[in-house]
Amino acid sequence: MNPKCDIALIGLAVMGQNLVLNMSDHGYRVAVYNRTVSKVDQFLNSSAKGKNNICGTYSIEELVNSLTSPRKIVLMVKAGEVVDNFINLLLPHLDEGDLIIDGGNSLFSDTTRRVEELASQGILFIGTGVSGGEEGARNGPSIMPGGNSEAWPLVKEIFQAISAKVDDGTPCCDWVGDGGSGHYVKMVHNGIEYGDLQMISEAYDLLYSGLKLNHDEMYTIFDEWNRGELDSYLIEITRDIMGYKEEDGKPLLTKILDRAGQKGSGKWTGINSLELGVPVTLISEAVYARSLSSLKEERLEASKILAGVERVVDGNREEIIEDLRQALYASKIVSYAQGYMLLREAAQEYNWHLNYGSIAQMWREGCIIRSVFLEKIKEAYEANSGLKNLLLDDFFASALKESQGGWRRTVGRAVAAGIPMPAISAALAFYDGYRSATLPANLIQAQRDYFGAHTYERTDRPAGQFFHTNWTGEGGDVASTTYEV
Ligand code: NBP
Repeated sequence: MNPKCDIALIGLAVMGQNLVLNMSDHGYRVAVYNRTVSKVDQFLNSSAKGKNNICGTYSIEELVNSLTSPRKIVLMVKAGEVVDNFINLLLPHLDEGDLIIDGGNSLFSDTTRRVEELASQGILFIGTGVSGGEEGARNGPSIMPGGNSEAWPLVKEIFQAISAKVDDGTPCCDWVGDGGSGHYVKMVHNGIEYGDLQMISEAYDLLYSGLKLNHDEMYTIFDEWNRGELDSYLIEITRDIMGYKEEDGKPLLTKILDRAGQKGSGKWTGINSLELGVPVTLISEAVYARSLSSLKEERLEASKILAGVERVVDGNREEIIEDLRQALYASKIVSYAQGYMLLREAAQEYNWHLNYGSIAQMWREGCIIRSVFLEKIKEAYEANSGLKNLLLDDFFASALKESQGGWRRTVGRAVAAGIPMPAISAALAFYDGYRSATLPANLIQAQRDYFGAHTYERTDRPAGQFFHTNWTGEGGDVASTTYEV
C-alpha cells in the first residue's frame, strides 16, 4: 500500500498543476484530483511524469482517504459557487480538525463566511491569496493566507517552503489574519497591479504618441528605469514587450488591440473603497480606464467627431523623459499609499490585526507587483508600525518633494497634448488634496444646506455643532436629518 499523502490539491488547471509540482519538488507527497477526471491522468502522464510523490485520485472519497490526519486539502478552482460546491462534496468525508484551503481568487467576504460556517462544523478553513501566475506557482509564489488561525501551524512549513523568498531567505508568505483577510490582501495586491499597469501604459503613451519614439528607443528607456527606483517585474516585462518583434521585424505591441480585459479584482477593490469611504482614486481610475478602452467602436466613432489637439509633446527630449520617470515614481508612491490606507481602514472595519511591514514583505518577491520599492514600504512600517499614511514617512515625503516638479510638468504636457493620463493625474490631484489644509468642501456644505437643509459645522465654533441657515429667507428653520443627496 502506498504511504499516505501530506496534502491534497483539487483543480488541475495552470495554477493547480504548478503548485503541485512545486510541492513535489520540496519533498511533499501530494494527492491530486480534478472535476474532469481525465485531466488527472493527463497531468500524471505529462509534467508530473516520473514524480512518484504525486498521486492521482479519481473520486473525492479516494482523495480524502489518501491523506494523513489532520487532512489538508487545497482548492485551486474557479472562484465563486465552485468553491462552495467542492466544500459541500468534501464535508461528508472529513473529520473534525481537517483543513480546507481555498487558493483561488475568492471574494474576501465569501471567505469570511466560509471560515465561520466551517468552524461551526469543526472544520478549519484558510482563504489564501496566491500571486505570481504560472511561473510563480511553479517556482515560488507570494502566498497570503488568512482564516482560522488554528489552521496556520498545519500548513506553515509547506507554504513557506514553496513560496518565493527575499534575498536573505525570508519567505514571501506569512499569516495575514482572521476571516477573509488573506483574500482581502490579495484583492488589494491585484488592485495595485491594475494601477501599476495603467500608469506604465500612460507613460508608454506619452513616449510613443507624444514624443514619437520607436520601440527600440522605448526598450532602452524602460531598461534604464528598471535599474533605479522603478526596478520592478512590471517595468522589466514592459521593456521586454517593447523589444518583442514578430517574424516581419515589426513590434508585436503595435498589432495588439487596445481593449483591456478584466477579471474583477480591481473592480472589487474600487467597490470596497467606496463602501469604506477611502479615496483609492488611482486604482479606481485604472479600472475605469479599462472600461473606457473596451468601448473601441464608440471611441473610433468619437475620434472622427470630437475636436482635440495634435498629440505632440515638444521640448528637450531627455528632460521630458526624466520628468516622466519622476511622474511614474511619484504616482506609484501615491498608489501604494492609497492601497495601504484601504488596508488600514479594512483592519478597523473587519477587526483584523494586519502587519503592514509583513504585507510589503509578502509582495516583495514572487508576485506580479514585486519591486525594490516594496522594501522601502517595509522599512517605513518597521520603523513606525502606527504610521498613519505612507506619504507622511520621511523617505516617501522627500521622494515626493524631489519628484513633484517632473510630475506636474508631465501632467501639464499630457493635458496640453490631449494624451489621457487618468491614473497619473488622479494621483497628483490626490496628493494636492491630501496636503491641503483647506479644501473647497465648505462650499459643498453650504450648497447642501441651501437646497436640503443638511446643516454645516463652522470654523468659528467647536466641531460637532451643526448649524442651518435659511439662505433665501423663504425656507424654514428645520434642518434635515434623514434626507441625503
Ligand atoms: P481556472 O480559474 O480556469 O479554474 C480551473 C479549475 O476549475 C479546473 O480544475 C476546472 O475543472 C475547475 N472548474 C471550473 Br473552471 N468550473 C467548475 C465547476 N463548475 N465545477 C467544478 N470545477 C470547476 O484555473 P486557474 O487559472 O489555474 O486558476 C485557479 C484559481 O486560482 C482561480 O480562482 C484563479 O482566479 C486563481 N488564480 C489564477 C492565477 C492565474 O494566473 N491563472 C493567478 C492567481 C490566482 P475542469 O478541468 O473540470 O474544467
